[in-house]
Amino acid sequence: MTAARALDSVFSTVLRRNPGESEFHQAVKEVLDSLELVLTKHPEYTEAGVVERICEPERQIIFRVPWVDDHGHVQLNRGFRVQYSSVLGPYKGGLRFHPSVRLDTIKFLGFEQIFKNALTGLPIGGGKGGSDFDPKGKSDAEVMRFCQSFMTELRMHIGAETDVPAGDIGVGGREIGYLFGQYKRLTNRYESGVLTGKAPAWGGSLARTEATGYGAVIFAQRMLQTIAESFDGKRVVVSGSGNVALYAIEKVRDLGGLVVAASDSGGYVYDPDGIDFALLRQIKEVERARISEYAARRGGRSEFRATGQVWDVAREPGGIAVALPCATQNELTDVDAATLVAGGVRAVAEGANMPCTPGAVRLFQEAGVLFAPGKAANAGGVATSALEMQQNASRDTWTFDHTANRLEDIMIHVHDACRRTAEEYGAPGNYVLGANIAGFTRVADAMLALGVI
Ligand code: NDP
Ligand code: 2IT
Repeated sequence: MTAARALDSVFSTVLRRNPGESEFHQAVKEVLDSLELVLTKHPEYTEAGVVERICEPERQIIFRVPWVDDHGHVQLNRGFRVQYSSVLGPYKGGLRFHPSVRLDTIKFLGFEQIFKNALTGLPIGGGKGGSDFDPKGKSDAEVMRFCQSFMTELRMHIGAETDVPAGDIGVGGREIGYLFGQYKRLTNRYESGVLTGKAPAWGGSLARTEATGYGAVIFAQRMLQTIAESFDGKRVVVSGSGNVALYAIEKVRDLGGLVVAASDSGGYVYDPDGIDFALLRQIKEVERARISEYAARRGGRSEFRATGQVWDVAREPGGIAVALPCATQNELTDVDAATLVAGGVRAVAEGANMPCTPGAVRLFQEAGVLFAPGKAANAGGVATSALEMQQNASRDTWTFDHTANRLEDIMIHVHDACRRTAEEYGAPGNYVLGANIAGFTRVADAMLALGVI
């Protein structure tokens, strides 16, 4: 069978086995589309059924999460953990709490996570979990009761050597604290390495909070260097204003760039004088308020816009040189990509997972825009989680600078591996191809070595 036919056959099976899961199909298709040359060069992968096996999660767990709200009413949510691949290490990946979460969402994220984690070069497998619980508008006590109920079930499936969850949308330091507390209570073990994203005061790693955003900007900077450019003086647009977006904004500022816009699900702010990082962080991370508050307090030339897309700022005088989508999947469409290209964009790095639609990615690539897929550009978060696991295992704590330097080295390694692999496979500058092939081959070789399991 030719490699192309083998891939078609695997994709048909994925569609048949997972009906209606469009985001999962999208993530799988993007990877399979990169693999034809690899399978032609390595028929042993097809003979061992590697691609078909990699598309099927090792284990999928779905559970009921009942909890009691502040009015004494019983509430019900659904919990998920998809343990996707453990050939390179314990399952590793975040938990997402958002009302839009379905099994489809968790499977697409878990699938991406396998290759992302492989790209870091660290010993971590791939997994993802979450719930359709919405932390927005809930009291701390409600979030705590939900997390305790969620962990009461999840704890049977996780462990420092088995599966190590962390944060994602809607799950930050507060949630990780409540989850860890309940795990500790139920197991009577202070097993620090069972969760990452913990606060540094009780087992967390310095620089983990900043890692995903910083890492995405380090990756983008390395891409810009390949065309002899840098962030210095460039106008940048970031979507979102959560964990990833905030620290991407800080890092761009530190590298001399001007972030002129950021968003949340209620709209976006345009601030031609540059987003005030400390103010935005205070409003979004500390007060958990809406981004409209930012313009109200910042004043000057900043404005809040409740309609349109954050990408529309590419139409403002001066255009946009770099775009960093850091909110959620499929938030940047082909229409938005056309707006950015017309506004002069040179580089796009995905801080979020799969934020650009396939049409948008195609348009960027055809226009010669440097494009970094999420599984490469946002790998700094999970990489620093693996550094947190190392610190926990050795009962050590590293300084911020030591950890941040290791993060930088890892991002440069990921960037260079993607670039080198793309060149090797005859597609110089194609970071999508490079990331998919470099991630896939590391996992595939381990699968061959471990036998049919
Ligand atoms: P947060 O919950 O901290 O922030 C999410 C941000 O995105 C918020 O500004 C939120 O707005 C916005 N957002 C979320 N969902 C939607 C939606 N459906 N429509 C519009 N806006 C939305 O999450 P993170 O910053 O941690 O995650 C952002 C992205 O980065 C996700 O794709 C995640 O998978 C990815 N990622 C995260 C990593 C991490 O370490 N945290 C690591 C690697 C990738 P609002 O507040 O209004 O909901
Ligand atoms: O998408 C991701 O890589 C994350 N949400 C971080 C996962 C982790 O285990 O730190």
